Amino acid sequence: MRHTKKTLLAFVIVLFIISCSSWAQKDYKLWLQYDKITNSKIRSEYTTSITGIVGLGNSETSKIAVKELELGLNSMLEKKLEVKSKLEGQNTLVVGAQSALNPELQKVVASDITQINEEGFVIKSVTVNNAKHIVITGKNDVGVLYGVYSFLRRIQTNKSIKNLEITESPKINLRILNHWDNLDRTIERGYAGFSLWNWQKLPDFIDQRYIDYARANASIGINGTVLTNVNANALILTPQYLEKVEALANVFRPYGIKVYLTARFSAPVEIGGLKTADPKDTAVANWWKDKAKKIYKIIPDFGGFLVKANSEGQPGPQNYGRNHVDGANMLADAVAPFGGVIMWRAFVYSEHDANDRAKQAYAEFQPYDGKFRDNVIVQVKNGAIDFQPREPFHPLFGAMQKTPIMMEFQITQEYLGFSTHLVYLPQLFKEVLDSDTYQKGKGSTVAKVVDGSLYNAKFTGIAGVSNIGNDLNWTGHPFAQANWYGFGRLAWNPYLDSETIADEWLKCTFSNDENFIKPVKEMMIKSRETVVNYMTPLGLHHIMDTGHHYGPGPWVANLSRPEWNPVYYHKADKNGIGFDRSKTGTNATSQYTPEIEKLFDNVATCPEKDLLWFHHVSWDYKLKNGQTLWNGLSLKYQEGVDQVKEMQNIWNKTEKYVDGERFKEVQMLLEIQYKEAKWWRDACLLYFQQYSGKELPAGVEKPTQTLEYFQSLKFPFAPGN
Ligand code: BDP
Repeated sequence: MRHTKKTLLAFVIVLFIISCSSWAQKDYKLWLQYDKITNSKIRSEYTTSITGIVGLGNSETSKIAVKELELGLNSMLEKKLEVKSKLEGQNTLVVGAQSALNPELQKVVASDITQINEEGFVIKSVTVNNAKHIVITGKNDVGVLYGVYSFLRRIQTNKSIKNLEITESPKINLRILNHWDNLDRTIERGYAGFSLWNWQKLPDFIDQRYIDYARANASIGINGTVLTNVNANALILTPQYLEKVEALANVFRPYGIKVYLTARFSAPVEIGGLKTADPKDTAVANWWKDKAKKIYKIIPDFGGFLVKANSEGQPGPQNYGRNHVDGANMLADAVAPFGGVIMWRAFVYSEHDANDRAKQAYAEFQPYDGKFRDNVIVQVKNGAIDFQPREPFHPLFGAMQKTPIMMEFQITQEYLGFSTHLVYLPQLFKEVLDSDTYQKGKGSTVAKVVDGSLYNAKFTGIAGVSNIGNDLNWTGHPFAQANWYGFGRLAWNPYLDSETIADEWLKCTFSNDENFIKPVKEMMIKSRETVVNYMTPLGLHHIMDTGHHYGPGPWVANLSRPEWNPVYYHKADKNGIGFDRSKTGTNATSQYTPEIEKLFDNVATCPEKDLLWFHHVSWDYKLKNGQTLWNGLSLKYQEGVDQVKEMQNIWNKTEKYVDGERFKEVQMLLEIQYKEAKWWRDACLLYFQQYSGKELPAGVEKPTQTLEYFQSLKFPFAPGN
């Protein structure tokens, strides 16, 4: 009896361990779950159309492509497919670069190949010698790899694979993650654990995670990674660290991913023993040239440098009386012989400039148009302040016709609830990309600036500040994986719509069941407006608590630099609230084209979502829905809270479609989000109420605490700071 009890107990423990580990794997596997296809009709289409794999090509990249197909198909079709290295039989999946295909196949795909670029792919149903096959090809192996992931995604999302005729190319050249990772493995604005890069164990220890990271990125087309924080440490450029960087570059290379580093402008002084870092000093320029040469010797495909200069205390050319062009061009000359690029950030605002912070980057950079070297690209944040839940598009987009401009989005949720709030960011990204700059008349969208089509840019780029850390699930919140995924998909094609991306991601990550997809997709789509509503409705911005930016802090007024204080941004007083950036104020609106300027400048035409960004309006101002501003603002905060409640209701009904672990995780996180949404509503409304002097309108719940209580909250150990 005792014996059976023990056996039973052991059995239960083993079962528990097995199920735990499979759950844990689920979280870790991101959108590459490769779950079994349950729809029998579609499954039989797949099994009849694919009876084997023909892998052509010998590079590491081609081997990865074939291995991925095997892994994905064997798991989704529950069938072991044979892999051959020569075309024979029928209904095979032929995988290889154009040059590796046999002459007949080359002929069949010849015209398709002319339609793609170096990283593009062709997926085509063909008939050769009376046998049907599906060919995945491209000009290069990396294109084939992208094609493989695209094909697998079709299967993951249960799309038909009959009569395929697909040609696709990425629309942007540099599709890059920016890791704000420090050498001690802390991550600036990181909310998913520590840095993946284990500098201490590198170069000899290659963590499996590096490979899994590269694979995940390749699957969505990301082709570059800046390993280090923009607030840079010069040590990364020393031989000791460079050999570690080399090791990572070697891991990433077969996945089509180049490494980049941040260059600390004062490095020649800090690690080079020079007296100056003046970009016009020959010794300094030579030091960088020599450094570049050494880097390229060990990493021949090194991408280049990302630079934050003369911004928030970082050193730069201005320390030596030079300007951004001098600095960027000097570095550009150092990497140019090796094909490297310089991504020079335009995130600047000066403590000595009393001008509206929102105007400074444009004022400083726009006059430099046409003055940068060919291998410099100016990296501009999506909005003129700083990754807020909502910002109008940055006026620099489209304003520099002769200078490549790249987009910088923030995937990590510094100002959007860290990794505890479910916010689907492709909604935000798309709002910016779809904005019309009117720089070349109607239809001159930010996307056209970013993909280079507006001015025929020499090269193009898009960066996302990574939300990845060493948490088991990579991003802290299971739904934050969608933001990494969505960034990659939009970097590949900025014209994709965010709903399609959500649909793909949900199917690849959770389930193809429409009863799950429909409500959850809707929840994702709405989640961005929801966070705006409970944090910064109607154009409010930067009213987060100070330093760590966790939670509300509209009252903060004691920081040394005026533009670091929330009161600078909302300007609430007894007359009203909002930042007057119109002609009667700082005239920031004048940095846009006349069409947009007119729209924003006039309080009557300014979109209400941006109202308080551009205007200071009275508490009694009438909103379009007839409400006074005070009532409307209060109701927006309440709406945000109600929307989180609705998200909870939706999620609570999904239990049968989702594994237990992720179901529970999201449920707990939504509970935190609900609590924090109420915190935002109550703290902001109590604070602003001191100025409006008005009662909360009907429909807004009573605050849960006093203003003093909210003001007393301190978070000395908030992550990411
Ligand atoms: C701000 C962050 C800060 C970054 C800075 C930047 O608060 O940590 O260093 O942007 O982008 O959003 O340089």
